[in-house]
Amino acid sequence: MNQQFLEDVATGLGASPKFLSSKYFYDKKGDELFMKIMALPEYYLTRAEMEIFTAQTDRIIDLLGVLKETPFDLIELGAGDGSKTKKLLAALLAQGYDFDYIPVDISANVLEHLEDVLSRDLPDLTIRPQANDYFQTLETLNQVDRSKVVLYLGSNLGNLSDELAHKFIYELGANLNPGDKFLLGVDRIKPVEIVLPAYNDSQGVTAAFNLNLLHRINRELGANFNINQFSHVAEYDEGTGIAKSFIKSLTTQTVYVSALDESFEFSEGETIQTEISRKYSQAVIKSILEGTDFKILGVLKDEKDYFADYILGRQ
Ligand code: AVI
Repeated sequence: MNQQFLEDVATGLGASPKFLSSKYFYDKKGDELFMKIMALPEYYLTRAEMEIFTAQTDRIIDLLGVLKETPFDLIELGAGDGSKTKKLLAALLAQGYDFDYIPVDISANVLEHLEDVLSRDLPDLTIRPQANDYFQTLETLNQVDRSKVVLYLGSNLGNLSDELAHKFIYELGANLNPGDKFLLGVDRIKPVEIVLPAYNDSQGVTAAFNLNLLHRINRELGANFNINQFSHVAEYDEGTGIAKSFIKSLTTQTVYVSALDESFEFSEGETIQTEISRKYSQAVIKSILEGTDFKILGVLKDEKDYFADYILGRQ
């Protein structure tokens, strides 16, 4: 049993208002549903970032300032399916750069799949997957004196509060050396008509992704959530740029979690907040970077101005 999961469920369901961390979305079923989300017509994020990686690959390489005669590590945090990164990897290989690709993900499953795909499609690539915590991996890598480029794509940063995002980037800086680079992909603030459908798609895949968290609690912690008595709710505030997801109780009900030997009461309409998906302006990014070791070297955007990839330099 995952002790941390148990404790977090006890804390989150016992709180008022109730909350659960979006990091628990990603079990095997959750990984599959997220892959489906990325292919949805409404989920513009992946396509927009893919456009940047396809149309502006040489500009990315240029801004990263990597040199053909200096070997480096290309470290991707939260590797995913690697489809965007593949564009960059292929260009770096074709242009004769000397680098190792180190995808880091907590899910060994995801990494195995990625390694299969990349060793088939890019046989010349040296790939060293790490199924580990991001910062533990960076600490180990930093013991070897080698230049580094860190990728954190897909607006994964947006699932953190601004305070945690700042802490994350600060800590990243502490694990890198002057001259290292950080490529950060973030979703941009835009109208509600575009953002909201991305988090409440017409096929109900995002709803299934959100509600899978209750299935997971049932499976792993022996709870008796009746999933039909809950629904998915998404909201987005264009003013702040923050999208939130909730699970709403459709009735007054009690749920028992056997691993905790505890019951939790829900009133009709009560919600559990399960995710924030922050969208960014340049001003928000600047304020998050303030006091960290990074400075902005360049920003790449897609044609519609939906998404931005920041190239940051460790000073
Ligand atoms: C992983 N992360 C950046 C996604 C997002 O857009 O916040 C997760 C997601 N949640 C609902 N749809 C996709």
